[in-house]
Amino acid sequence: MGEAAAPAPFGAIPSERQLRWHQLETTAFLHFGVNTFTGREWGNGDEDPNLFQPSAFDPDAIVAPLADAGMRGVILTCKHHDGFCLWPTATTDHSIRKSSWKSGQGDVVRDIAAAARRRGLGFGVYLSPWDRNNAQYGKPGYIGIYRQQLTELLTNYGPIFEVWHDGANGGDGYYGGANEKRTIDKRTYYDWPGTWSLVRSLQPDAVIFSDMGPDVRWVGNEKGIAGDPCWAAYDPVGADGGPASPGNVRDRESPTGTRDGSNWLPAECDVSIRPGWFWRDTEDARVKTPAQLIALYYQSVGRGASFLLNIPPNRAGLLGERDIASLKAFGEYRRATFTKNLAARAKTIASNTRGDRRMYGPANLVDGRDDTVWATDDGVKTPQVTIELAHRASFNVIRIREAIRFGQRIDALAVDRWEAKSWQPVASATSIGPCRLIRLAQPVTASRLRLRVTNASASPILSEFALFAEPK
Ligand code: FUL
Repeated sequence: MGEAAAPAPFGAIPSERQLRWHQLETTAFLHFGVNTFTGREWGNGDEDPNLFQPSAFDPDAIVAPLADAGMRGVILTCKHHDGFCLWPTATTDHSIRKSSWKSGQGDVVRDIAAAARRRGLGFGVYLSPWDRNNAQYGKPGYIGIYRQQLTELLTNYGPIFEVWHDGANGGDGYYGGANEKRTIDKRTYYDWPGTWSLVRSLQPDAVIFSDMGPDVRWVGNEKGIAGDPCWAAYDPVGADGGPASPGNVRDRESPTGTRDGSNWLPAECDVSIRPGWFWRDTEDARVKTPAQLIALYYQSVGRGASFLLNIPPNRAGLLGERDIASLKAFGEYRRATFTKNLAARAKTIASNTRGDRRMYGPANLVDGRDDTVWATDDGVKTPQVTIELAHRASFNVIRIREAIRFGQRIDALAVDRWEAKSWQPVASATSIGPCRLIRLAQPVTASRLRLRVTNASASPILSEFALFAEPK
């Protein structure tokens, strides 16, 4: 007799807020500010607020193409390194309030947050810790200013799904006219635990992103590509081998994570649709193609990470035509590919089912629900399941999901097809986690498949096995 009791979680497990965040999978980044008008990537902090003059700013026109592309959240650079605030903050004069745009009455944070909500997208905030404008930067007084800015953003703009803390700290800046280099000790200056607890108290459902979490980790590159494998657990170490802090991690370990790590800290893959993070007309011809976006989707979401794609608004305060065209084709590809699961309601036979109970049976892999699982008895780590399709089908994408609330248990698996009276290998993969997408080089035709867990640290618990065919 096998176990009828619910399986025990294995290793690090996600929090409720992380579980909600995992469901988003693809989100958009908006880099927008004075740099949009100067053509710089990192403003010095001495920019005239009047530079900010988006001539035809339309938040709904920005958010609509993001929503159509399947983005489920949008994160705005409310303040980049130049310190210019896109909302009328009480903390500094270096803000939209001092721009003649909309007679100083504009509030881009309010407008993007409202447009996101109208389209059912989450809204997130990027607030650069490094502030090249503020005279207090580098001194103890700045920490209170940074926290007050966060407090305004997390109090006045409704629910926030993610708070993004950038690790970049370059040194030189305007700093209220001092025009000097200010270096800070990344380990101690910001007192990050104090800031994180402020975020928790104001927006308990928001995930906090930085190089080292505490909820979501930077993937370690700005190419949009996760490691393979990519483990959700991660025990960050400082660049010098000592304690880690935002902006100070040994980032060669960030893409893969830590197999037996004690913290659930999934990776987020941030990348721009253009060479730069901010819009520049000279880069209009270098917008990523739909094929490039699709490839990045497989290399981020398909490896269990999230895809945070930056699409920077231009000087009109709109998205560029090429950017919109790429987003549109990316969205159409996703709809055309992932709407029809060719394995839906297939007949499934497992080598083992936990306690022989139907509630843990393999039919749960193909029922279209994410809250039902196929689980095995505790000692059974390398089970297999055969999947008999109702009709012979041609596919080139396989999607497999672990029920991550029980931890990341599988180390490797393989998929075979029954052909010419024998099992023939189709694909294999290492880490699975919330989502593993296997994109085959060529379509494969089959009516019977087999999923084999070949290595696991605990009895596997999977919620989905799905097959899709990309449009030709
Ligand atoms: C980096 C910043 O320095 C870039 O300007 C950009 O905001 C990127 C997302 O993070 O660290």
